[in-house]
Amino acid sequence: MRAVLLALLGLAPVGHCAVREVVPLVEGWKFLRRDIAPDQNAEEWRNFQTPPWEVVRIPHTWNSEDGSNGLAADPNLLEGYYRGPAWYERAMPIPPEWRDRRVFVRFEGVSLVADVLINRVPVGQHRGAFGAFCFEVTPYLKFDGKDAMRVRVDNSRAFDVAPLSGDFTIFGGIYRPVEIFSTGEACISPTFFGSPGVFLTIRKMSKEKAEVEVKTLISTECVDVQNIAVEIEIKNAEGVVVAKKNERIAKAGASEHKAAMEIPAPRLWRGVAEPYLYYATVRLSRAGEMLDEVTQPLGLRTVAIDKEKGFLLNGEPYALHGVNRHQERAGKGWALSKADHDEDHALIREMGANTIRLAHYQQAEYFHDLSDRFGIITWEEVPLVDAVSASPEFLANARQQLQEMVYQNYNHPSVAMWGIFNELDCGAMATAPAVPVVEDLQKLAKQIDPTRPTVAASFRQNAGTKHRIPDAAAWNIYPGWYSSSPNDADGWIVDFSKQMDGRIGISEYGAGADPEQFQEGDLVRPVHNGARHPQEWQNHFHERLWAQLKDNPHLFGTWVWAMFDFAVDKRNEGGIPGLNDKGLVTRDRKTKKDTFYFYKANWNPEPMVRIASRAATPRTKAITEVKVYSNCAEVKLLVNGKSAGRAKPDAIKVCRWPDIALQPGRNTIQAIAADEKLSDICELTLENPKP
Ligand code: ADA
Repeated sequence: MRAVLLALLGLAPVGHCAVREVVPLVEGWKFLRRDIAPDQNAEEWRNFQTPPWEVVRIPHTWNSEDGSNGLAADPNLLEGYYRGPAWYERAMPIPPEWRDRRVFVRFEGVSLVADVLINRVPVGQHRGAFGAFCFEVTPYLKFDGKDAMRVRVDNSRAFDVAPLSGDFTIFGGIYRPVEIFSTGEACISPTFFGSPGVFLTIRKMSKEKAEVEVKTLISTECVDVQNIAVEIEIKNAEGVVVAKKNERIAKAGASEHKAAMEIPAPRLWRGVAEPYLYYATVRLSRAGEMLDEVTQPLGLRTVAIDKEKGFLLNGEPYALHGVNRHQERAGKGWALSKADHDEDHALIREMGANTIRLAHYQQAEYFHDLSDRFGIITWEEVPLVDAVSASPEFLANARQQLQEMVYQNYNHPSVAMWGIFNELDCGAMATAPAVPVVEDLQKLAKQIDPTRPTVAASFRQNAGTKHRIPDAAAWNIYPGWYSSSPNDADGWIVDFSKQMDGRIGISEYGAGADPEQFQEGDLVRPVHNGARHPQEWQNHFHERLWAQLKDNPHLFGTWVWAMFDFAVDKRNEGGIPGLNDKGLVTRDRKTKKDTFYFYKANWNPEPMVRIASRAATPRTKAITEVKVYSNCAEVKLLVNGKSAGRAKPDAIKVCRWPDIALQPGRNTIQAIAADEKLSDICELTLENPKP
């Protein structure tokens, strides 16, 4: 299935042959946003079609509206949006020729708990909103053209399923793609924690060669196991085979096959500079008949976090600067299309970020494909947010979600670190101590994947000792937003890095802003949960913070909170209910806030010039500061066509003209740079001037 996806993306190597037959289930799902009686003899079981039902397409969520309109909009719902059971039903388009094949159904993400039934017979349950899962359905099918699937999905709070709480809406639904596919009698196991069943590990690397272990999990249902051939082929980005092996498997049942491959003169995956990709394909066949095939991306690179040198890519220091991203947007919630992922990724790249933290959970497979392709280093994390529960079921679920995350994303070269928690022991749900759970996850992550460091995001006021458990620690800091001043970051960073005896990360830093609100004159820190979040404070906050984070010898990486505004139904601040407005881009992706351009000037080397606070109009102060973000050598400012002088950007790419006199009515402000090749222009109106 992965093979077909890659082929659709145009990523598959030349001459690629798709052995798995994949049918995406997109259109024509019947949907009921309520429970139906457990008794299968009940009328509604026999007749799911009893109105009111809707026909929906996948990806789908039932909270796209109520999940982001604030608590007050739905006073009868406990959390302000529907958290409860719902049902989906769909015919399974099983081609008659699949009768002799094995058939699987794979869900990429269902929130929060899914029960899958084929022809009304329960096939399996999955608990957790973010990992893919796959069930074999062969024995449940009739192959009579009438096979049907029902899925009960429930996004009620479940006390054994992480996350127990968090500052984001838990959108319910089958919100990522679903597909059915068939394989031959023996196949590369698709059911092992929803993973591809093929795991690529770089064992050794030198200029001359890379040694890559290809581990394949094989599920054999047939008897003639001795004759199954395993062919492993690695192609470079140009489609040329650079390594190949043909072997046999010996054992029946679910088994494992390991092959040591050598790639001569390896070309490295070097982040944004050169994200060079190979592809590894594993094929199973018997007597010339193809049984199954899986293709996976392979990036030849090493990653590490060094206490002294910071983040190392291929052994060299690589300064990480980037953003946090939630998987959602206005009007759609979590039910994102590929085009939505493309747009998000492109905006992040446009700003010049070289890393993304996928807060606070495993995100879509396609988003990882993009990061592999564009060289964006990824921090991915388990949804262990705010609190843990003391129950063994909760621990088991956290372990399951960690294993899904690691096994499913093991082959993505962009994924460089596994996050094992975010801000634990805080919030109303924090009843059990988190340390034992974190210790357990740390051990498990290292056991499954010793090649990547683990990290975690700590809460400043309540760090305890948990931050010492992962390989490297990071902190979420908000100086100048929830408290204190934006100049305090430096002191905190020195303090945290002393505790860790080395470099730390800043996993979050941010301040809210409504791009339609502005503040003239002296800046005042807004009340964080108040109705006014003027953009000028967000600009100031990030300018001050970045001045302290940039080139800071105590850091291994920094991540802005957050790239996009996102839904938190329970929030009501900044004048917009249901929103966390710390994004650099609005939730509908239509407006880039000023701060987006501030980072673009600092991170993206492409010449640019942008006047800040242009939305701050009409104004009442005749004497004002004009601020321009630019990475050019010098910027010339024209006010109403007359020169107001030139300025050179400072160390954080800000040019200032402190005392510009506006005339009553309209004023044209123009910033010109790069030998007159670049220009930005805006209009500021002065109304009822005050001294
Ligand atoms: C925390 C938390 C985030 C985010 C942030 C905020 O640091 O980790 O999920 O919501 O607070 O905006 O307050």
